[in-house]
Amino acid sequence: MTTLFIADLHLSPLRPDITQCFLRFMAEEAPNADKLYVLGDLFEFWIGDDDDSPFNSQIKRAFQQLTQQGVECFFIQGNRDFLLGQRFCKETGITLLPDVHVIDLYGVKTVILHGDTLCTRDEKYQEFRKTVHQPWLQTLFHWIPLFIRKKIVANIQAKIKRQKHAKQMDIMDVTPEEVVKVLEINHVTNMIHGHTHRPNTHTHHTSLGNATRTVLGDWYTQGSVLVCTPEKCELQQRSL
Ligand code: LP5
Ligand code: MN
Repeated sequence: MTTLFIADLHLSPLRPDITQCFLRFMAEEAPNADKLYVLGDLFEFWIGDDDDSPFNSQIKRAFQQLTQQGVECFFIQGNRDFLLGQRFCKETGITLLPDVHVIDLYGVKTVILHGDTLCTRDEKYQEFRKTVHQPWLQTLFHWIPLFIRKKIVANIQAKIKRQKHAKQMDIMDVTPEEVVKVLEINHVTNMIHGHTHRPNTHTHHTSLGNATRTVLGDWYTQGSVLVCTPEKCELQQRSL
């Protein structure tokens, strides 16, 4: 019995090494698991489910093949693929989960999320997030032709990249008080998230007792997988 968690792959045609590592993982490793959870930022940027590029179709096929083999796949949107929606899920057989979700991980109630919402000291990002999550803006964006959407995203990305470099590193990590709040609201003592690209396991003190927070790694220089069995959870790496 195995449950796998991955996040922050940032898949794009510009990084065929990451794509190959992911496709290998999907074809050789994931079929042996019972469940696969993708906790956001699977893609470098997802501009809408109507983008049927050959690259996207290849990734969708990998999920289709996995779900057809009986592996349950779940997806939580990240800050880069918050526009991934029901059409993608229907085409691949995966289940879209809400931003914050509680699962039963072999008897341990566990809250799973992308992790960006935990970084409350990054006020500029939180403001930006609120803006791009407005349903009316997302609907409007979907009406724009794909090639213009791509240009808009490239422009905003370039602007944001300059801003991000000037940010302090610590405000881009989670706010410990926010972590405790989310654990307590959900009545759990186990949390799994990605986003910060700082793979590690942390302990937090909550009113429910000591809690464990596991941070998934990104896939920039290696594949990064959290492998959970009824006995234990282990952060593992795969070569690109
Ligand atoms: O992912 P990572 O780690 O690199 O950085 C994130 C935060 N950055 C982002 C930006 C996305 O990566 C790219 C977004 C492209 C935008 C396309 C929008 C299309 C419109 C859709 C409309 C429905 O998420 C980064 C965090 C970091 O994580 C750590 O937590 O710091 O946040 C930023 O850098 C954001 C800036 O601080 C704020 C930028 C404001 C720019 C205003 C642009 C206006 C956009 C209006 C949309 C129409
Ligand atoms: Mn992210």
